[in-house]
Amino acid sequence: MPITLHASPLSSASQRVALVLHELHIPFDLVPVDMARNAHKSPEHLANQPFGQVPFLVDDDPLTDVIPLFVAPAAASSTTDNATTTATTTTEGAAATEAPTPAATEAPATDDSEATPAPAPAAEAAAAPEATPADAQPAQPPATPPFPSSRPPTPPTEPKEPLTIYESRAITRYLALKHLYTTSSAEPPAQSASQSGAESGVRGEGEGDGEKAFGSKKVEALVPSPGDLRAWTKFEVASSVEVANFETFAGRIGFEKVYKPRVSQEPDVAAYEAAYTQLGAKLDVYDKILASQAYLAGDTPTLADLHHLPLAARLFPAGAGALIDSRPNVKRWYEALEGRGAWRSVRNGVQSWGGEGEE
Ligand SMILES: N[C@@H](CCC(=O)N[C@@H](CS)C(=O)NCC(=O)O)C(=O)O
Repeated sequence: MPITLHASPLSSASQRVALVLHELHIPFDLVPVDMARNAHKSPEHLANQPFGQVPFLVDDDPLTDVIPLFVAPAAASSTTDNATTTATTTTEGAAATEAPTPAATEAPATDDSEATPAPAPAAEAAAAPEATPADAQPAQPPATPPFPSSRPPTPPTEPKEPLTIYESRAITRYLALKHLYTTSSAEPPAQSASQSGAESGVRGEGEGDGEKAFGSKKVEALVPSPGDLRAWTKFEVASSVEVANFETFAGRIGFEKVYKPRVSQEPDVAAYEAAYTQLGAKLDVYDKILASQAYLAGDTPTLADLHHLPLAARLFPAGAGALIDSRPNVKRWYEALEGRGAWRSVRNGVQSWGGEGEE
């Protein structure tokens, strides 16, 4: 299988990645990392995850194309700079390690790479006056579709280098963007995922409208179109909210009351209580946000919501479920996420998955 996940079955960061693999219907092999024997601190593991943590993922079949995230208005050479700068920035966000560099060094010569000159580094492009389309010519509406290209990836001309990625959220972004690009329908989505809940249009053999992909299963994009900057920014805000306002406190609660008892350690009650109070204050804000929208980045679920699940689920065995249950909008949101088939597949532990047998 092209995707290998090096992970510990019950670790929250490992579950985060496995959850998204299931959501996107991507089969994978699990290589269990024996943390009890400190395998995550071995030289072999550190070569792939230098912080000595799980998980990391290896994709033996990565995209070798430079993805055209934004199609510049026709005949506007200066906007080509703008377009490729956008692509560079987002590609860096997609993979924390080995992110393709702006120069199309590993991209085979394709129609797109020929049409779109290799971009200047972002800083240079920003500094160059000619890189500002507004200065150069009257504003033009961007051509549609902004993303993704309807063109399937070009077959590589030489063997692909496997791509190794660590940091769970960087892995999920990579997976979602790769999925969005490689499975896009011939017709671009009329609206971004965040606006419309647009499916990514995954198709099986002989399927016409994307709805029959994987039998009756629909696969949601889980990220908005990166070419839709407003939607993408909402998604980035929601993603940062999870890291800044949820993970630290929920992680502490789970660490003290779920992990420590599992390894026969005494919980630090003061640390637990402090985290409980702090998380409560943050979830008050979540409750307000979720009063006017179903999910954190809008009305459809994205990675930003799903990233919460492993640590949110631990709040219940940690005796902190009331933090969710006492806030009606948070409770509705959590229950919608927790009821997803992909979560049911990984909540009791991550296993290799061939792509079958999921609700
Ligand atoms: N930010 C990292 C965190 C990974 C992480 O903390 N993994 C834990 C298990 S959930 C781990 O490996 N802990 C062992 C250690 O830090 O030594 C990610 O999201 O991948």
